[in-house]
Amino acid sequence: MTAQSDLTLDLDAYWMPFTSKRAFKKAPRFVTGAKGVHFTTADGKQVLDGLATLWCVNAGHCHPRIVERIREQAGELDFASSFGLGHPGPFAVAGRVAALAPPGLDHVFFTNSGSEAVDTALKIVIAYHKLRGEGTRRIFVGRERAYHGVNIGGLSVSGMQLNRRSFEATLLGNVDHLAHTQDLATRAFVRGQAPTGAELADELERRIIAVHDASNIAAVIVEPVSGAGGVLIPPAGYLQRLREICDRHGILLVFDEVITGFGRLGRPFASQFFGVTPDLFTFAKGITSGAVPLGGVVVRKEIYDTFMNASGPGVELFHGYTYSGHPRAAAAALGALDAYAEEALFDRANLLAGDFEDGVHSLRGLPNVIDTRNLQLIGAVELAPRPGAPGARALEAFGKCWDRGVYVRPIGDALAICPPLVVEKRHLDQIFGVVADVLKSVA
Ligand code: PXG
Ligand code: PLP
Repeated sequence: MTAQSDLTLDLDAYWMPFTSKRAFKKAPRFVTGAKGVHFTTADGKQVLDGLATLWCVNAGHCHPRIVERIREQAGELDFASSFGLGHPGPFAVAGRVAALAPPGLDHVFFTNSGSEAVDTALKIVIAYHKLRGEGTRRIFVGRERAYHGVNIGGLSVSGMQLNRRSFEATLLGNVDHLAHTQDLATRAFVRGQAPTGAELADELERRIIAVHDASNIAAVIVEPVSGAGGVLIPPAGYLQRLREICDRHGILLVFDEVITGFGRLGRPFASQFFGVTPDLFTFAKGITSGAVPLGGVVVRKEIYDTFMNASGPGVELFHGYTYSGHPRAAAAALGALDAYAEEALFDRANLLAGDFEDGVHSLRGLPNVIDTRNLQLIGAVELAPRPGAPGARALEAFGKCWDRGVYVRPIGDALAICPPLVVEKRHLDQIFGVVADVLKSVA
């Protein structure tokens, strides 16, 4: 679509996701192209993508490897179902994802999105316990401020009030939530993981297991670093502590790696960065670097084997999406995995971590800044909310950054920063320079 045709577009019919449509119509922001770490806007400006678009585009926009694979695949096999049929793409991708995953996590179920991946993981958990004769394990434990997508299961374990409040009537009842890990009174302006706060995980045993009894609890699901809830970095030892408690009580631990997967923390997955291995984990976004929708769930061999050995004859898991393992999504994933390997992109988050951390914390001391936080290539600056107008200050800052050619994402009164792994130091300087200038001008 050209910039010109945008001017004649009817903006009415499209109900946009997570967007104030009325505000958008008054001041539409249009992107018509992208390459590397930049968008091209409808009016021909370059905007630096400081959020890998929506935490996805880890290899940079229109990466030639990915584009080439998609083009080839589109002309060769447009679609073949994976219901009872096979085609090579998803088998190849599953093998490569399993090879990147921690040892023992070696079977992959494909979905089209992170939301579907989360609901799939929850269903696998419930069916697994039932197959093992532990069908009383029905309760899921999520966490405050967690984002696990928008489908009913994922929304039920999520902890974002704005996302939930219109839909409480439809959410699962068998859910409890842990406290989130942010405490600006004692842990503001921390570089990396805070040294205190691991004991927050003890709530699982002290309150949740004490109330419900472990025999009724199916799984705990957490984002290793929460993204859409405002970039919350786990305190040192917190995830280890959750793992230990789950192990003591036969509770499965699910990591939602939709944002943290594929190099965000300098390793293929966050589990490897933290040295904590979940029983299942979800992925999406970075698997194709955002180029074609694809998500999935990786499960431990023992879980997979339980389905293979303990279910009756025929289909082992009555679950799947029409487009699970779509050929073009698989092609995009193979292209992205090639790009990550050939250019050692997962290591970029290690190489850039120091500059990124310095950049994030250089914003400390600017007007209204109440926290700066970071881990590897994900970070945020949090602003004091304007009295009576939560989110307004960050929203204004976001708009001004965009006008000055830098895209960062407002989440409440935080600005999240999560650039493509292919960024360079000069791009980081531009991001933090523009954000700093803008913060000086936002009252
Ligand atoms: N889990 C996590 C941890 C996510 O970050 C999803 C699940 C759902 O993925 P899909 O592909 O269904 O969107 C996500 C997605 C934001 C924002 O406000 C973040 C996401 C999606 C939309 C907005 O930053 N993350
Ligand atoms: N609704 C109807 C009427 C369908 O036939 C199907 C799939 O066949 C779905 C919903 C689910 O769609 P998907 O498999 O793409 O999630």
